[in-house]
Amino acid sequence: MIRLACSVFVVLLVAVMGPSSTDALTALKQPSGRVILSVSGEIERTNADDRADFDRAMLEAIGMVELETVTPFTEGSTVFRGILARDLLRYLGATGSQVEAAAIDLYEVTIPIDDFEQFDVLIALEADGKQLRVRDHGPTWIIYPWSQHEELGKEIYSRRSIWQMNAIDVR
Ligand SMILES: Nc1nc2c(c(=O)[nH]1)N[C@H]1C(S)=C(S)[C@@H](COP(=O)(O)O)O[C@H]1N2
Ligand SMILES: [Mo]
Repeated sequence: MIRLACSVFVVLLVAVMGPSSTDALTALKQPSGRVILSVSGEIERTNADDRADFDRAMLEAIGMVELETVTPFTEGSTVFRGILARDLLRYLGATGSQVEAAAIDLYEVTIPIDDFEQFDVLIALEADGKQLRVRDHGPTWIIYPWSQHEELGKEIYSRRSIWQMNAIDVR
């Protein structure tokens, strides 16, 4: 009887709270295209064993923004499009203080999540209107707003600007 009452209570609670308040706990949909980025670690939402796999469309759905900036690696100014790193982490209910980002070439770098709050750091998917392929630093590339903040000229930010990124582990 008590168990029944508990079940009824939980059902009622879910019904009353509705889908919006449970959004953060709902599972992500499965990717239908090629997986270009996997996020693991301290996240609330997953669609695979302890990780969130994203195809391009799923990343784009988080909200594409534009950032025009110079970079230490390119000539002149480039118009990048992608999602804000902080938006991805918020979308997944991430709780850590840093991310370990990894690339196809096995390069790895630790980035404090504070960078993403302080600056509009982009997980770039496009440059000058074209999708980033692996041969042009894709599928994803961490881009800092160098043109907007002089202090980003420090070498540490070049090191954190990982290209060919395909995995993020939240710690
Ligand atoms: N995928 C990937 N991203 C990377 C690197 C790398 O080797 N692989 N090198 C990093 C480092 S240490 C720096 S300083 C900058 C610039 O590298 P570059 O001097 O080889 O252009 O890119 C960063 N991003
Ligand atoms: Mo470097």
